[in-house]
Amino acid sequence: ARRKPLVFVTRKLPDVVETRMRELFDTRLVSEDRALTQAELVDAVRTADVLVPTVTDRIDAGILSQAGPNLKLIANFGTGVDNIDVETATNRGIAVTNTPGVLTEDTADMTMALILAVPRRVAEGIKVIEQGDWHGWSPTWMLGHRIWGKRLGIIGMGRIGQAVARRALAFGMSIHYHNRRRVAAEIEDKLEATYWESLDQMLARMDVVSVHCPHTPGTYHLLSARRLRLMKKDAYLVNTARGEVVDENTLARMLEAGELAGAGLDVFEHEPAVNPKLAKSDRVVLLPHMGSATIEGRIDMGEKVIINIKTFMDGHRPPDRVLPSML
Ligand code: 8YV
Repeated sequence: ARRKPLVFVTRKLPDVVETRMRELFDTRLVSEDRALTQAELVDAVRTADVLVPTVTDRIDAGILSQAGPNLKLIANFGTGVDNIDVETATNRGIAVTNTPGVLTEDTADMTMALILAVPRRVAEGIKVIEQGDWHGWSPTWMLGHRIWGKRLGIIGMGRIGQAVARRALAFGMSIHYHNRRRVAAEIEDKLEATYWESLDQMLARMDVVSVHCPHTPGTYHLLSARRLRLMKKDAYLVNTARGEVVDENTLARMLEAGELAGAGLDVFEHEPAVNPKLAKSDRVVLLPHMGSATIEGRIDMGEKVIINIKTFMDGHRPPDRVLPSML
């Protein structure tokens, strides 16, 4: 009989996922919930047939150059693959897969939570109660801004962008988007979405801007200082995609200076570090990368990883193969 593939999982996954993996593969699991050290990661790629990394593992050219001859698949536990040098892996004959689709709705929900929480000052309200600062209702106190009737600009109209558009439409926002390619007319019609070929022009007219594109070399600081300054002074920025897409330092300075109304951020440029200017701002709602953090989502992600490994090991094309040309 063929030997079972040696699968190295870098982080603790939900028990049901780990159990299933153990049944199917010669699975090496970690006992402590922390990111692997560089040395541990090198050890893993030297011996494993399959590596299952997460967002906290940088699988760069340096690590890949130390991969053993058995390493044939990197089955990322996550949709974003910016933690992996896909081109180098592919050139070395190592396939890469991800987990798209199963975290779309959860991430869109969290995005909506931020789109609601920031203009309606939810975090400030919570703080008032917690600190015992509520001394009575007033008609002019704690006023936020309505999102109904406002313009939402979505950057990146993929699965998550569209799921956010569906929700925001139901909340009475008008949907605008910028994407490398215009989406199909049926989708635009259903979402009542307006396409902006020019990101610059869209940014200047939106009340809320939400980021849903992947982080690639092409989208690094897509929201550069110049572009952030195109936004209206009373606009809000939401990011549940990747911190690197936004020039975080400029964003923090603009919020401090009142050049932007607020921001809802689930992702940061240097996670888990949070820019101190952002951390102390009361114009923001900040979350620790929780967009896809549901128990159901994590189990679904695990199942996707398992299907990708199984299909690949059976000699077929895994359903979620990522190629450099797709980035
Ligand atoms: C996870 C994510 O938190 O899938 C992604 O791209 O950002 C999240 O689902 C994490 O990346 C899993 O590795």
